Amino acid sequence: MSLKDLSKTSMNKSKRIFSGVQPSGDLHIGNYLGAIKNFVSLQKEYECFFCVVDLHAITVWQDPQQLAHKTREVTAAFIASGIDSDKNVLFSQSQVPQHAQLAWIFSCVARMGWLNRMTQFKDKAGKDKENVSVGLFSYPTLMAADILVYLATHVPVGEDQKQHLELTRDIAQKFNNDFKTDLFPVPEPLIFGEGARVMSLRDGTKKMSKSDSSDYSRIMLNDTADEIVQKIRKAKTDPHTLPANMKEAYKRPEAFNLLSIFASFNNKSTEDVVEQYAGKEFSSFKKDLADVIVDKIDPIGKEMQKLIDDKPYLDGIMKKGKEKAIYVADSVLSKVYDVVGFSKT
Ligand code: AQP
Repeated sequence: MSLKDLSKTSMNKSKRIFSGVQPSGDLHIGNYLGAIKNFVSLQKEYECFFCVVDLHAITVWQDPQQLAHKTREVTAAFIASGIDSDKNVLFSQSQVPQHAQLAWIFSCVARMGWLNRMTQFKDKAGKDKENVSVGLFSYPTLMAADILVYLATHVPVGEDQKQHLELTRDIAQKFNNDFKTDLFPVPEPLIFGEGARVMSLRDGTKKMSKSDSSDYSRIMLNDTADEIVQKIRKAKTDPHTLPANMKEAYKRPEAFNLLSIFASFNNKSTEDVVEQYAGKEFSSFKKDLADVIVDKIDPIGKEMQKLIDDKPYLDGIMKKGKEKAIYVADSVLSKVYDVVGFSKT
């Protein structure tokens, strides 16, 4: 997609997607199945802005020596997974200042009561509410700006992000009402079935996460084939054979999680996989599961490494993406400034 193509669509309400991934650690199969794999199919139908959201990442401490490297790693993961860097806009959030500028305006539109209801803040802050960053609390207003600064109409979201997208919709509507404009679309969620919530390999009730202290809780995109096999072998299960039906599967979180992961990698429904393995031993199922993960993830990990080693190539892609993103974001922000009444002198 060239700048010329973008200029045609930047202000119309065509089907446009924004989504982001934080460079807050090594990407895992939860990020892949819940987000990146879906991005690959969405690029056929939508104009897509895929962003490495480093401003979001610093809501919790990030090592400055590592952050730029992690940002490049996420970009490499997008491309290695099959996202076309010519057709889509791939860039890093901090390099497009319009996100932060619009976020400030939105923090004056959003209400304290709305943000107080965000369950992810409560989960992440835990008992330490007084000591977490202000950014962690206001994170959803930045997310709203990420989406709306491109007038995105659709947002692929995992279960965990549904509430934040609701808030984005509320902000778009309140802005439009307050300023008597129809500038912002009210973006629709795109929710995917299998893989929408991949759980920890150590605890089937906890989300698989980059920041979990145990490496054995997740499979990373840069794990070797041997590491993947080891992690699946050690994944927590229960003492029974595999569930006989879905009703039983729902009651056994670790078994359900592994069956869902298998389903997602094979583009099947969990129900079909439960039926396929009903009453079988975990040992043989785990072997099949490790095989399919290695088959899909190992080539991605190797391609990521090749891209990371080719710094000029990867940096060139990010630079091109940044220029395209700024081109659109700047035209939208300029309209917002007019609507809000900011003086341009
Ligand atoms: N376990 C998961 N299952 C399904 N989808 C997931 N996503 C993350 N974890 C899972 C989806 O991946 C996208 C990018 O996530 P993110 O990097 O923005 O942040 P996150 O959701 O906070 O991911 P982590 O791994 O849990 O990071 P930390 O530990 O840093 O907070 C999103 O679309 C998300 O839904």
